[in-house]
Amino acid sequence: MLIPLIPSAKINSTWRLSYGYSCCMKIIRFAFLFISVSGFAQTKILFDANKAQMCSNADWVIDADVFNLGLGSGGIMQAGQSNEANPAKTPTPAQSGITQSTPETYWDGALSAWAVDLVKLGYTVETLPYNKTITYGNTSNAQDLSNYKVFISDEPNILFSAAEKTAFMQFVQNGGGLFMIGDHTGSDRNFDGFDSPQIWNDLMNNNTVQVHPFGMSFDSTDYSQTSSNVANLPSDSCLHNAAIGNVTQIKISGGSTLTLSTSQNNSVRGLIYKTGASNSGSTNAFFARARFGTGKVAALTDSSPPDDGTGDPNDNLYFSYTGEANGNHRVLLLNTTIWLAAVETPSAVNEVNKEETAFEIYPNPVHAENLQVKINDGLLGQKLTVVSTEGRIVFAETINTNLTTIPFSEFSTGIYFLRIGEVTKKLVHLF
Ligand SMILES: [Ca+2]
Ligand SMILES: [Ca+2]
Ligand SMILES: [Ca+2]
Ligand SMILES: [Ca+2]
Repeated sequence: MLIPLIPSAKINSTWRLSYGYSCCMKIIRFAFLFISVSGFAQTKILFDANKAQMCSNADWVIDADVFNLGLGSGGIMQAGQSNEANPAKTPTPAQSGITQSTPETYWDGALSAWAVDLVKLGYTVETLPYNKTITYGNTSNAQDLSNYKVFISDEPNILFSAAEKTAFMQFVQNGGGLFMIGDHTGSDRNFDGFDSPQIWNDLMNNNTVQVHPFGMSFDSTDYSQTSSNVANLPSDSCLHNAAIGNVTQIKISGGSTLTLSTSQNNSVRGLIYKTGASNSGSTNAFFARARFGTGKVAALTDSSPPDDGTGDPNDNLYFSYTGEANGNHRVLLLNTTIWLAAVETPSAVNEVNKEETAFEIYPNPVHAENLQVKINDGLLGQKLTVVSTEGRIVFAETINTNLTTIPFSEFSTGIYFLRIGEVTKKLVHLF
């Protein structure tokens, strides 16, 4: 099953309403809060397995129970042809069984670690199987993109159809988050004449909504290196997340680069670059992000960083997710997914209001006592997580009452972050 043209190193990838406000303002603000928070309660993330992401030694899926796909004519995947992963829509065992100590091997896919971490953060994950259809606004399709907040496709190997490209563009334009992961030039795993850099470029260059929408294009390049050439953007959400961590490097194992154009899209920004390149320039980016319409897009030029090293037993996989680049890949992928999934508010005022009214914690600092978390009705049903500065999740629970007690006396002293939905608060634990 090894494909010789792919280098072996590679195959691896809270309420404090002032009485000064009018009643009317309170109602408006409350209504807004309710809308923004309730929309987040069912944040679903869809992982694409529709474009031969399991072909050859790729296994860029979150879970599979059946291994029977193989190459059909024209590079499409067909059941009964071989022993490649054939992921179902819903991963098994059920994600409701995932606790903070669940290992990534709960599911069988090279992207299971990423997916299990997302469930631990409160998201729902699903797969788009090989024989399903990408649509946007088609109510008869149970997996229509409008049901999801983020679509992740790690190294698609089959061109998207014209209708699918329109669907992606409308999805992003209307607030969706698209994570485009590519690979090095010449990585055509299913021998249909197209590799993932070409496939992503085809989406951006040839679609009915807008040509060059994101201000980025994949280059025909192939690099392997560890780079610490990270943009100096202290407030960037993909690089910095108080609960998850800061991105300081990446290991590219057979990956391409991106050329960026702010004249095409003035929101585009490279975040990690090839060693020696300008870390604010328009060339040689390994990772970039942009906004389009009310949505967001991120691009990574190598399929290796999400690889957790376990999945299809017939593949050669490499533990890169936390096994390489000092754990930075996990941080980058989680920060970016959180950013892509975040429901954004139309104004800074609303942003502040949402932070203040989402939930309250007391006392803070907390000593050897229980921490009380008072939660607005709009957050009921969501997951509350407490994360240490090292990224260790020390508490996670779906919250079904307005007051939750956390036994902080059991935890070591230090700084912690409480997250519910998209709001994170900092907490200090002292003796
Ligand atoms: Ca495979
Ligand atoms: Ca399974
Ligand atoms: Ca291909
Ligand atoms: Ca795995």
